[in-house]
Amino acid sequence: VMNDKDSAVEIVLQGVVLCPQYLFIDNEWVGAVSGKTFPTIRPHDGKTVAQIAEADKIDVNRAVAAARRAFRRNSEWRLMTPSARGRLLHRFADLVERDADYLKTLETTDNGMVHTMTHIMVETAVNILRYTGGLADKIHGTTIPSDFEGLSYTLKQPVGVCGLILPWNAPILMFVNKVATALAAGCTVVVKPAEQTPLTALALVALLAEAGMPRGVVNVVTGYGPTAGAALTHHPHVAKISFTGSLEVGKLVLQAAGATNIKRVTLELGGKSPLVIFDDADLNVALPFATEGVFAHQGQVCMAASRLYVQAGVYDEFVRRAVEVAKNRKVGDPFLTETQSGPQDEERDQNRNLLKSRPGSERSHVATVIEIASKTTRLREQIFGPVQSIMRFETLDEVIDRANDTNYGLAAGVFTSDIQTALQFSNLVEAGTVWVNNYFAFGPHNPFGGFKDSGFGRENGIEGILEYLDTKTVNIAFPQTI
Ligand code: TXE
Repeated sequence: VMNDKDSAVEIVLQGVVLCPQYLFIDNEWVGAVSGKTFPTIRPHDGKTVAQIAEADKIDVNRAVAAARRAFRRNSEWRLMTPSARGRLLHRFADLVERDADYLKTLETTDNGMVHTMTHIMVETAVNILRYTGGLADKIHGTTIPSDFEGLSYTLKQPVGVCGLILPWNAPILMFVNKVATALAAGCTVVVKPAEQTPLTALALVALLAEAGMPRGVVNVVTGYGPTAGAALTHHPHVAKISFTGSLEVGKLVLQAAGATNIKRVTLELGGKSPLVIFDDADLNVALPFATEGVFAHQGQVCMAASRLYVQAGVYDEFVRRAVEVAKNRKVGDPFLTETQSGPQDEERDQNRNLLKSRPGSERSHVATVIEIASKTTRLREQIFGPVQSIMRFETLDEVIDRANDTNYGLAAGVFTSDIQTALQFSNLVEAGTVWVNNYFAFGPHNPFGGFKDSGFGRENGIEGILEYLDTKTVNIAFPQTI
């Protein structure tokens, strides 16, 4: 699907040529005003795949203006019924299914995600589109009995133009998740993909146009965070930002929102999620979940089980088996079906020195198990790599305190055969999602988001769409004729 041509790479999608050196604004491919481009590389071998348009403030302004026009009253988009918006998302889902192989290949190329995992990503993306498409015409306000002599009711109305800022670790899923929810709510959007992984966003927006999306509803501006990203977060006509990325940049997003037009903000800022294995757990079940929980996608998963607490009675056996699993993990070319861990995508990761490269494949890192002896060690930093930290604990009380001893609160897991232990842990752990006797179970119906520094706001489920809606109260006086 890719062919080198005068150093620019064209991406051919079902006969349509996508030129990644363009932005997508108002349903048209346009160059950055400055004419600047930047390379996107293939993490597996470090080769440049394509030159990408580098948007700056002026391009973001054009994109926001297009999204704003698309949101004007009586525009084609505003006149579309909620069920028609739902049908658009279903058509989009059909096209993602049609081009699944192409999208998976693009994801492995740009991100390094192992090809077998891209299958789960595309399948989940389609499920999200079908769920969200179905939700588009089922969101409504309420009628309210009140002391006021009249009719009191609420309307749920789209907040307006939304800026969607994406991370590099799950590009297809993040694009689909945020875009579908915003569109189901009736908003228009400007998407800023991560600079490391812009390709699938460009492919997906082309499919949205093919599905019949009116002009300007979804615009994609590729570029860097401090320029294109910051221009979005500071833009006075952007009503809401949905951001997934680092804690550090999440704080900047909040500051920009407060310093400008009080944007609505939702933030998903990763985690340092605890997974707790009690003596009474079935180790044959717990072990694969615990290892996949931290080694899947090379640990580059927001909800990775990066702190593993194992109860004293099974600790030694668990560590022995975990080391075996890590040693046998197949690391290498992400396109090969036997590969379990591909290359790390993110070059700027401060924690890279913790990881050992596999000879001959310097971007793929060996799965690593660390035993941590000290009870007081507080693990703070998100490593975002294949590092499993295992700690011993004695009691439920103790492990709840230790699990909560972090500024993050995205997810947690517990393996036990005792329902009381599972319930107590689930009630008391500070996390937005808790998994009992599994890890990573994830679906479009489940609200997903963080406690504490992992952010706020929820994606998916009914709660997800409410983040893109404002509530309006209407009070109509009854005529005083009776
Ligand atoms: O994140 P950034 P990076 C964590 C993970 C990783 C670390 C750094 O630990 O190692 O963050 O990753 C855009 N205004 N997570 O540097 O910089 C940027 O262009 C507006 C966890 O990739 O936060 C990109 O589109 N936008 C996380 C997006 O923000 C800005 C997933 C995320 O990039 C900006 C990713 C600015 N000033 C990283 N600066 C998760 N939730 O799991 C950057 N961006």
